Amino acid sequence: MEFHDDAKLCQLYPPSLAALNKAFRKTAECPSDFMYDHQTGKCYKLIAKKATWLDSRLACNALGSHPVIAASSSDTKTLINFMELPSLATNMTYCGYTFWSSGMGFSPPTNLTYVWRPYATKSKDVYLPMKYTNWDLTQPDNAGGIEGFVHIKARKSANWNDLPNSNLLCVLCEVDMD
Ligand SMILES: [Ca+2]
Repeated sequence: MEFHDDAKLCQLYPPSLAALNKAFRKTAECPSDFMYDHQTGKCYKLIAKKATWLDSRLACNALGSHPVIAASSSDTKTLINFMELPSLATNMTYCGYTFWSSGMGFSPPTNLTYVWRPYATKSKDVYLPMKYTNWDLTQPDNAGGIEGFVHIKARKSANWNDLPNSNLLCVLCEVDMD
């Protein structure tokens, strides 16, 4: 019987960008215009419109979603791949390869214990603890004492930085299908 060593095959034939693109296949289960990622079991949509953190969260919530939550290294890996999708290149360039997440200080800018706070509406407002983190080296620094809102910062690392709400950024919306 012939045995296929998948790991070896992957080394010989690393996944192409086209294959990555395919991995984010659209499914009927995701909200319209969202892309499904089978690794994380989440649907994603980049809103290529720059807005404050609070307005960006409202925009995601209006689509039945919330700004992205990077809860694990596997989520981070998916975000790194997401940023390299050929179909998103134009929008990613416009967005500067950065976008808001659901992360915010508990009570910015005085109490910057960071949590995930995905929903604006009172009935759905929850504070989820940030167990996994992927901060950039010197972050969070609460620069100028006015920060407290987390964006996914950079290509290749998808690491994080805190910024003031008033900074205008794109947002990556997400729906957890699990
Ligand atoms: Ca900062």
